[in-house]
Amino acid sequence: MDHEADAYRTDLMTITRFVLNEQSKYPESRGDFTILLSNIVLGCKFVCSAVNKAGLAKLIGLAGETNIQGEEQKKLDVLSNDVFVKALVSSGRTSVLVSEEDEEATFVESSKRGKYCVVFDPLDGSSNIDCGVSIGTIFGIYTMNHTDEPSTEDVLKPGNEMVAAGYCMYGSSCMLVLSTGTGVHGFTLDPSLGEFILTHPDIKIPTKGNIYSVNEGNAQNWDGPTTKYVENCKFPKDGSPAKSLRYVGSMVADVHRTLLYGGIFLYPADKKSPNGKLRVLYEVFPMSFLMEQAGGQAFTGKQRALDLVPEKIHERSPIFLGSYDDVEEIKALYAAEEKKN
Ligand code: FDP
Repeated sequence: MDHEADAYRTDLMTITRFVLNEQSKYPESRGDFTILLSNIVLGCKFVCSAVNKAGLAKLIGLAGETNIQGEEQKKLDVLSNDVFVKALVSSGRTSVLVSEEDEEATFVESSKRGKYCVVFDPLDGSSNIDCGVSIGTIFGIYTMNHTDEPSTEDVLKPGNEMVAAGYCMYGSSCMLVLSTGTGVHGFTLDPSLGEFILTHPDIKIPTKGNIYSVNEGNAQNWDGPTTKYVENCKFPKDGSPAKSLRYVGSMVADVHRTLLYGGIFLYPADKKSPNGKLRVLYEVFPMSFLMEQAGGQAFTGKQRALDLVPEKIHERSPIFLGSYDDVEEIKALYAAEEKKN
């Protein structure tokens, strides 16, 4: 009998138990983070269940469409946003929320305020919803360092000030990947228990990978370093094998694969979108935080991504993230370009 495997099956490390263990290292901690996280987990479980039955429950389609009974249907991303906002406000642990779905930040009423600010994309990769491809929720968490009225200044802070970040991927299994600044840990939802169980402790990204992930349809508008980098992936000059291209077009899925298999994910600037497409607060920062915690790097084309100081809550930035050595290569190409100018 394999006792070790048996122990693994019977001694379940749920995400709550994991975070409580982490918290016990800080005697002054009052459990606020655990409460906040359990509300995020609740949102993820809700979205997971909604995504699984989206086709059946007719949750796909455009917001504002009416169903067969003439009732207005909520699009899955609008529904997910409502659930997250309500779960986060009711946690009593948040003061400012920034969601991809809402133009303005949400300031929590004073009686329900807490010390955290959460930036999130409730359902990222929404163009993939209707065809059943993996999508996800991305979140980043800051702490308020004052007790004055909350403002957007509380979230317009560099990513290196985040205290935690993560994503939940709704794919062939539902997986939540989290970092509280002490490595990256992956939890898989056991649907029969309704619990996220630690299945991928201390994820480390390979130092170098053999996959690149980018929307090559934009290639005609790329700048010199990006064009050269992708050219090198396909036609390496040092005799190494060409890299494989994988692009789902759903950031959570593409970043998740990059984290586990290694390689690079890039959404660069191009002539049409000089700031790229992805949003700093709830796409670039959380994923960059996770990459660095896993031993990789994240670069904007100009600087370390986590050092960027956003000026607007829905600001965009180019991003290159993944295996340490792969990002090092693109950094060298940008450095060489800068020297020329
Ligand atoms: P989507 O437009 O489907 O919501 O920022 C959102 C995002 O998806 C990311 O998840 C994804 O990486 C990227 O956009 C895909 O953009 P392209 O279609 O331009 O490649």
